Amino acid sequence: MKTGVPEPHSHTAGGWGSLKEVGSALLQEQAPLKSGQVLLKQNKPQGFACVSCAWAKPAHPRPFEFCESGAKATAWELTGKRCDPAFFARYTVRELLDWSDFALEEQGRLTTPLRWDAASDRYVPVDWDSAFAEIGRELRALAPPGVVFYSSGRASLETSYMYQLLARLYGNNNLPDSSNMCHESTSVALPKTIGVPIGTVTLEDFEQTDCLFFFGQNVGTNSPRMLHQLQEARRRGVPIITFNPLHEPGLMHFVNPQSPLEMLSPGDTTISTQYLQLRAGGDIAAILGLCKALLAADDAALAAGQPRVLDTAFIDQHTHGLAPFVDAVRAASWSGIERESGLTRAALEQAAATYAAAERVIGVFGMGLTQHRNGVENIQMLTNLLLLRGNIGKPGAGICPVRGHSNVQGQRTVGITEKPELAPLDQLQAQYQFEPPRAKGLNTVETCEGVLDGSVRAFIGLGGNFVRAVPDTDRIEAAWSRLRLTVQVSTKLNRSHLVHGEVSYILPCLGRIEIDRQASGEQALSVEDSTGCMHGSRGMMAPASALLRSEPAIVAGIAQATLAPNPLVPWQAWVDDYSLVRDAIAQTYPEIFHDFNQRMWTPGGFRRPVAAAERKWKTPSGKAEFIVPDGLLADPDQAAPEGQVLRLFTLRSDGQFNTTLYNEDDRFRGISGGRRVLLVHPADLRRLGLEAGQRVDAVGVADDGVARRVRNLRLVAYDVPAGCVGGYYPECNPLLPLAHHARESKVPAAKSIAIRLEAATPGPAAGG
Ligand SMILES: Nc1nc2c(c(=O)[nH]1)N[C@H]1C(S)=C(S)[C@@H](COP(=O)(O)OP(=O)(O)OC[C@H]3O[C@@H](n4cnc5c(=O)[nH]c(N)nc54)[C@H](O)[C@@H]3O)O[C@H]1N2
Ligand SMILES: Nc1nc2c(c(=O)[nH]1)N[C@H]1C(S)=C(S)[C@@H](COP(=O)(O)OP(=O)(O)OC[C@H]3O[C@@H](n4cnc5c(=O)[nH]c(N)nc54)[C@H](O)[C@@H]3O)O[C@H]1N2
Ligand SMILES: [Mo]
Repeated sequence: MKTGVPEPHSHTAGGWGSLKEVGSALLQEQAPLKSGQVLLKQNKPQGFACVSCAWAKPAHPRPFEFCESGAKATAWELTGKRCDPAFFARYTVRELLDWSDFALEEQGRLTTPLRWDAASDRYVPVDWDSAFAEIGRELRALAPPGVVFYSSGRASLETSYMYQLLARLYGNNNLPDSSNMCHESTSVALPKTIGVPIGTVTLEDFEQTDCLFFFGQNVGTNSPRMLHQLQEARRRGVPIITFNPLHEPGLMHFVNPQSPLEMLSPGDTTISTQYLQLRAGGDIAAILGLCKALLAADDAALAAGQPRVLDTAFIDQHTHGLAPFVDAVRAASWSGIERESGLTRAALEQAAATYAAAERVIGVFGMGLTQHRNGVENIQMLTNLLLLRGNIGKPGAGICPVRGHSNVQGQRTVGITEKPELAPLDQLQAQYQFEPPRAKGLNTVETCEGVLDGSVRAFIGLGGNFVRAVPDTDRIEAAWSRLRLTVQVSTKLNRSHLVHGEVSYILPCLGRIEIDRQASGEQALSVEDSTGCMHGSRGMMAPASALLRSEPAIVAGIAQATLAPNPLVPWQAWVDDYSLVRDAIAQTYPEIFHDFNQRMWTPGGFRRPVAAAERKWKTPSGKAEFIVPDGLLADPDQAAPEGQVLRLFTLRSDGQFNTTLYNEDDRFRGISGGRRVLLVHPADLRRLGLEAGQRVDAVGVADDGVARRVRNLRLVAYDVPAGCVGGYYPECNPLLPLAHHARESKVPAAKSIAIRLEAATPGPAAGG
């Protein structure tokens, strides 16, 4: 590494460090001894689906089919610690508002339903029946357009189906999802280009691929089980080309902690064969550069009478819109491409040559593409690149969005969506004999707008930590207490419980790893992974408290207390036996879920049909579409970083799962001493007259009359591209303007926030 920047203290993901971390995570949580054994059932046929990420679960799993992140998530859920009524008797809500996110969740699992008591400013225990009764009364008194049913992407297919039905029977499509902050850009981009909202590849494609292009996804931390596929590909000599503003250790090297031989030998696997450290937001320019180099090579081949570089047979038969796209690529200048991407022409030409030499290429991506003003265009550019050589719908090739939450993709599949055109409303109408609402519902950004302008009156949260995860967190928190009703279905205490409405409930639920016993016996649940495969999941551990209810039971409880009875919607029978919910899902979505109960234990999962994977294009033209980008800029409304203005991209560390912090260190990136830091290039520090170690405030520069400031951040000199600054999510979320979101999908543009640095003003300690 250049410029005297500190080296991250480990360049290797996995390895002994991982094993040690798994052990200490279980210890830190004082998890019951059996949790160690339960890990052996993680992501196995007949076992349980990991509660961490959504990566595919193989039909022939390894002895340990879990990773460090997954083991930490398991330990987090199975913790021996309890956040019980005695805890809530000790502290007022006002007092708890000063606690850190880490300290709140560190209290352990919630054990009993709680209602906020205004007189004492405390959460007090309440019985389930009276909780449901009051929530039902409140919901019946409110007008449906003002009530929001949010879900975080963890809840099962069964729960999610019941939840969307609850919202629609109640009278709205207000079903925002964590996906609105995540891969919604994918769900908007891909239908227009290839006619499906999800990725096209499976694990078998990874076995057959001969090249991987990797954009803005931090595999070592966020989907580490995928490292096995990458390592196997590397063993076969498959090149991996990575585009990322940071040299992420997990994308550099990997030691397999499950391979004793490898642990003992110094030879670890190099993951990325070419690493392009592009500027945050430089992806459109970079991919355009790749396409430009490909076109040049194709021109040369044509002139020399050699085989074409473009897959013209595929393009002719399967695509539409090549000509205007080629014009746009030819019109783009190399100087513009170099400036916006931060990469050299030579580096891009080298990557393009690798691409052209491969017959089967997979394009992998994550939040580095989706969380931008041009989030949708970014993904369409990657699709353009793949289409040029027919890399969609053949073995070993395709597009691979790596989803976040373990069932976030599945929630969309069973109807959690604010977009009425994406829900099978006619089918629901016929199946349940009611008039489903047809008006568009609120997504996450629109929910926040409604909270700010007072039109949203009630918020039901099926998991998640909404007020911490959204943009403009300071503004949203300030407006949140004006809500009439807030209900959070949760496993652990978080800030979204403390910033509450006039009537507020915390409803504690079973986690997926816990045994769920109902009238007909022990129940199973199911989830969809990133590759469109559905898996059954069985709880294995005793529940954290006898008072917990399952998520399906809580959704049914709210529904029964709120809605007029409908004999066609048998809430109680569904809770008694979840296989009946699966029958209902199969009836609503026969193409995907026929024989659901029989197929859910298929090793490796059963896959939903993905038309594009068979080169069937469900687009208006019946072909895959090339889409012309709107220019090279990361943000059409915001100049490139210049002068005092820096471009902040927000990050996750290996010590967190979203707003859940397992610890404060970023072990892989070698950053310790707290998360209130900014990673800045040494040249920018010098240029701005600042020094590493110094404290500053980060200040938003959006020109909308709102003051945005995060105080007292410690500067760390780091190998980031000049002009770009790394900072942590959720600590930096007050800097992210609500209106700064992907243009078509409304995913908050958390990877390009314009900020300035100012002298520190008193605020939270830099470590805290
Ligand atoms: N352990 C753990 N696992 C998780 C999560 C977690 O918090 N912890 N969260 C889960 C969830 S909900 C999700 S959505 C996923 C998120 O997983 P990812 O998709 O990996 O998301 P991030 O960690 O936000 O950032 C991804 C990478 O994008 C890079 N990047 C930033 N800006 C740009 C850019 O402009 N261009 C490019 N090419 N790269 C850029 C960053 O350096 C980083 O390496 O992980 C899931 N899994
Ligand atoms: N600046 C910035 N902001 C971001 C992002 C970013 O990269 N940068 N990433 C965005 C992304 S990709 C996402 S997905 C969102 C995440 O937003 P959310 O999904 O809303 O947040 P989480 O932090 O995953 O939610 C954690 C809480 O979920 C609850 N929980 C855990 N397990 C269960 C369970 O089994 N059932 C129930 N009912 N509750 C449970 C616990 O109480 C825990 O406190 O944040 C987004 N916000
Ligand atoms: Mo996510």
